[in-house]
Amino acid sequence: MEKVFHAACPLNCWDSCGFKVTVIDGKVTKVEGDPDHPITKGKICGRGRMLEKRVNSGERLLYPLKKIDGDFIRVSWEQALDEIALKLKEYKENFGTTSVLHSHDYANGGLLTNLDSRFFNCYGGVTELTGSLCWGAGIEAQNWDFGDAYSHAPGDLLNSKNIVIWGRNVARTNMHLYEQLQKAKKSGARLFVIDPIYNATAKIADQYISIKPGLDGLLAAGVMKEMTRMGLEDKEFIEMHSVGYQDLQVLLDSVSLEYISSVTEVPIDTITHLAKVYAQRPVATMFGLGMQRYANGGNTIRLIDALVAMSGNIGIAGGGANYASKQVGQSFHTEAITLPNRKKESRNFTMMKQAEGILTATEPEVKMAIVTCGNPLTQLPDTNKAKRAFSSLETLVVVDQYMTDTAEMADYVLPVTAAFETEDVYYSSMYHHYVNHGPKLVEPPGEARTDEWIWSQLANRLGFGEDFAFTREEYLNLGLSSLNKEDITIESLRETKFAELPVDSIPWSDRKFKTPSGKYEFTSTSAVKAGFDGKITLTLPNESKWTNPNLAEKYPFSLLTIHPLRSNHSQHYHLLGNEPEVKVEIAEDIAEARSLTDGDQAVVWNDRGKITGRVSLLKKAHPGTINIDEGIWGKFGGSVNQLTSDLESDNRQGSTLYDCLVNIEKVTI
Ligand SMILES: Nc1nc2c(c(=O)[nH]1)N[C@H]1C(S)=C(S)[C@@H](COP(=O)(O)OP(=O)(O)OC[C@H]3O[C@@H](n4cnc5c(=O)[nH]c(N)nc54)[C@H](O)[C@@H]3O)O[C@H]1N2
Ligand SMILES: Nc1nc2c(c(=O)[nH]1)N[C@H]1C(S)=C(S)[C@@H](COP(=O)(O)OP(=O)(O)OC[C@H]3O[C@@H](n4cnc5c(=O)[nH]c(N)nc54)[C@H](O)[C@@H]3O)O[C@H]1N2
Ligand code: SF4
Ligand SMILES: [Mo]
Repeated sequence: MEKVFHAACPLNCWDSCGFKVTVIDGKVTKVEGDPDHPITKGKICGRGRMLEKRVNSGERLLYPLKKIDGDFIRVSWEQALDEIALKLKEYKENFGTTSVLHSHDYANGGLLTNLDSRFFNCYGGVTELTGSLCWGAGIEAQNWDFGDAYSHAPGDLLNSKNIVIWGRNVARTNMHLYEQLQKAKKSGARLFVIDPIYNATAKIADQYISIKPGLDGLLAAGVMKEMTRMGLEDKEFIEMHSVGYQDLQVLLDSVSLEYISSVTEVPIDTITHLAKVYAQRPVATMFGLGMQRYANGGNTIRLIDALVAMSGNIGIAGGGANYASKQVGQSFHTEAITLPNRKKESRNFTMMKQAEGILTATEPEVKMAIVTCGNPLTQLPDTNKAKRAFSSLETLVVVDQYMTDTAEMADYVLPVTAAFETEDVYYSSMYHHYVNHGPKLVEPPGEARTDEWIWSQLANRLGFGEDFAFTREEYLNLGLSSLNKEDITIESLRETKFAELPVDSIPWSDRKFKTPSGKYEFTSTSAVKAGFDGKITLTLPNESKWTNPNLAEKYPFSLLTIHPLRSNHSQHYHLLGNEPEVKVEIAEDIAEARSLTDGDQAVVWNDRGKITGRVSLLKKAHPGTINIDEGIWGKFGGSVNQLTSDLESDNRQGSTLYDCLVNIEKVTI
């Protein structure tokens, strides 16, 4: 019998779409968009539609596996859980609970994925990961400048006169913003795209500005210089609602426009033009995350924030420094689920330095890691170091749906439920302000179990089973308890399918910022408290011809590793039909310098590693730029992270994945 249900996309994505899912005889047969969803309105991307394949694939993990003499053997849940619990007990007794590392990312946007933290907190507190490979540098930057990272509601874009897409690959990664851009353009807004790659969003822009990777902060400084010269800054905002503007002016005076133009490789005329654009309020700046994955990433975002602020585009309809929507996640009572007070010990590694941490930590050494909602062997920078680290562990447990690069290395692999196999509520702190309900629609295959069931089984064996003696409905109501005054409960969400969260659609309109001074901070007191100089600086990427000329001579090209069109990170490659291959996209000047053409095989390398793939020319890309989409598995020729660096960003909270110089050469067979 065929039946259509509402559901929600669980993938880590800006859009958090509402779904209509067809089920026939207990099997998901089709995933489509829910036309009733107020933001996503029935349109979804291929990654969402492909969830049908992801749940039904014959490659799903069906049983707990244990590695014996290098081979995986099927074992019972009883055996796997008993043995893992025994290890957790022994490590706790012999070395303390922080000898266990919880390695994770954010692959599933469900509220109850947070139950992993509840488990590790009740166990006594493990080594945890801080910061983020994804957006950490920018989040910290906005914490310093505004006190938090808040975006305008999507519909507010229709109030903008000018829209600047600054390093966001909208047409590929954020399809409903793309739709919104087309609407805004129709109603007269002008669109600017700043990116080293002439992408599909750049194609619909009124002006595309090509920039050398990693130098957007400097470009923003140039625009601020020109605004100051022309007297275009918003003096009232600066005087009444900010601190530290003098410091910013001193910084801007320390560089010439000619220097900025020569380093960013953006013509002076374009910089002057952008200054005029920023003065024609309201201007919405939509930040992407690519440009902050550099050693200077925090300062890059602070400089663009400063531009948005000094031009008077904060807290006004149609404006905004739109980077993240942290208000969304903050609407939930997450602590009721994670129980942070139960921790007795703690130790942190940054997400970027988890491999380094595993290899070098003492007192205690890391003995065991449990991986949830992440695939570090593909997604972490410096894959070769990650391999050394994860293979040095005494015990590696991976909880996943597929035999990923990380699962391949595990001692125990535990099969977990996928989309539509368990009830949850889904949200993304990236774009819109709605929470979506996702019911359980089908049974999981084989012996796959929910993450929650796995935690409760281990908790029972470790003596804190009472902390997990709740139903899913009870956990969901705990997490939603902060929303009861809005009449949002799990019962109501089952009926309404989605609900608007109580968030400000125009953040900071009251000019009350969450910084220590209550004002917008061009110079940050939170940064000083964290041990940094609170002033913004004009730093450059770590790997560039200015910062490291010798390296740049050996490795003259910038390697970007942006997000793939048809896969969410590593999650869809193996389901794409044709065997995926590494595509090496190169700017036209590189093709000429290395005599490369479409279809050639080329090797791309640096001191950390090398990767081989098929060349494809990138029309109009910034000179010297190469891109290899991230996420490709080891067995298909990846991971491209063999080449990337595990250095942290300037404020230590972000990655430097795109701050990467390489060389390239044709492979002749
Ligand atoms: N199809 C697809 N969509 C996704 C994802 C996916 O894997 N696949 N992942 C989701 C996730 S987790 C995230 S974090 C978001 C990310 O969403 P985006 O921020 O849109 O995407 P990224 O690939 O991180 O960033 C790439 C953009 O930054 C540009 N860029 C790189 N370096 C610079 C620079 O120095 N300056 C400027 N101005 N631009 C630069 C790249 O050319 C590219 O256009 O996408 C989400 N959506
Ligand atoms: N070179 C390079 N590297 C990058 C990036 C880049 O742009 N360039 N982007 C970075 C960014 S922005 C991000 S967000 C990270 C993403 O990094 P990851 O989150 O590690 O990447 P995914 O491929 O999404 O892997 C998630 C894994 O979680 C599993 N999973 C899905 N749902 C569940 C669940 O409910 N429970 C459990 N236990 N497992 C589940 C999936 O099967 C998959 O194997 O990668 C980062 N790495
Ligand atoms: S991956 Fe993103 S755009 Fe695609 S269906 Fe899911 S939430 Fe929507
Ligand atoms: Mo991300």
